[in-house]
Amino acid sequence: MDDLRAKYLSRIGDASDEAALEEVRLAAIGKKGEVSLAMRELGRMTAEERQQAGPRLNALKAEITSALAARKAALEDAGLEARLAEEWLDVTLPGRRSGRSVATGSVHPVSQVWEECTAIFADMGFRVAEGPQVESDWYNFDALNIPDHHPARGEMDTFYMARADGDTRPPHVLRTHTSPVQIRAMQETGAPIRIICPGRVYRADYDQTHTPMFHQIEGLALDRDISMANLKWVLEEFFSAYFGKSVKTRFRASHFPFTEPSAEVDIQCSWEGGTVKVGEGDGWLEVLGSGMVHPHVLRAGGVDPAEWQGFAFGMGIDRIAMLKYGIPDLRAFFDSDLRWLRHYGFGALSVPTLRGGF
Ligand code: 2NL
Repeated sequence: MDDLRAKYLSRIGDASDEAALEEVRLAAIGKKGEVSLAMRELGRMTAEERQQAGPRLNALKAEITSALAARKAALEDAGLEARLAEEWLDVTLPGRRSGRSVATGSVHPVSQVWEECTAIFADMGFRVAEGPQVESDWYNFDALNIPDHHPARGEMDTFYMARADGDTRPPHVLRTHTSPVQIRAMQETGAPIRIICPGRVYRADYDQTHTPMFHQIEGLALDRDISMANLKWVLEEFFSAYFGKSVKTRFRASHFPFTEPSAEVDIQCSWEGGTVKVGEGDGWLEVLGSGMVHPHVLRAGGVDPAEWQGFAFGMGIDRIAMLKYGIPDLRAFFDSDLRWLRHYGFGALSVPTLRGGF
């Protein structure tokens, strides 16, 4: 029995795959296996012999059975290890760069121009203020001295938010300009104040030159003695820095509910060959609205018009981006066409600074 034991345990240890192991199992404890045959011999033994041999054979069969199971598990583990070594995948590797181009994003011209404007006005002492894009009609209209019947309030021009059934309060709107941010800033810090408010604004308009969402920068400067002369200097300084050369401006009398007096501002340009060039020629291009802040608007901002006065202006970011970077079609700005973004976009590291020049 010791011989049987030594022989089969060693053959189990030597079996190198499941088929070999199955052969050993059949030879030892299969129906016609050596151990099974030996167990059949028990019937022909004397009672004493059987008492001796029976338990020893049972123990041997049990030992072989568990050795087979252990070897089987070891072979399975080794198989798995081999597969893992063969088929491993490094999920920490960066993705493959496919095709002709390196998949790098770019900074949208609107973002670039937004940052350029911020840098220029910051250099003149303006800080940036931001606020919500969904506004109450008070902040968007009433505070700006825009009367109830004014066409800007109509559904033709303004996106109104839905109200719950039975709620009779005036609905909120998508802000149609960033002026509400300036009202909030006046309420928060009072005068004196010098801020610009770049941001997204919304108007129900869609054609060649209008998109329902666009970008605006408004500016506000209040102090005891700020005049239109300061406004003119700030704007000329801005345009020269922005276009990188001195740009003549022309102020035309105009009307806005929130400023008095009001002026539209044109910049000098040439129109040769169907392309607009800023800062040369004798044509004019309207780019900005401005004026002295109306006393009603100062009061809405909690500022006393007897003590404080100042100017405000508003211009379109998308518009001046088109002018500077020669982008012909406004609607393509928001199509998310990768070819357009690669062509007109900016590198993530070309951060606009006054020192660097834009
Ligand atoms: C335009 C007109 C303008 C303002 C915006 C403003 C803001 C406050 C008070 C007074 Cl809080 N005015 N903003 C003033 C004049 C014109 O924008 O045609 N923009 C393209």
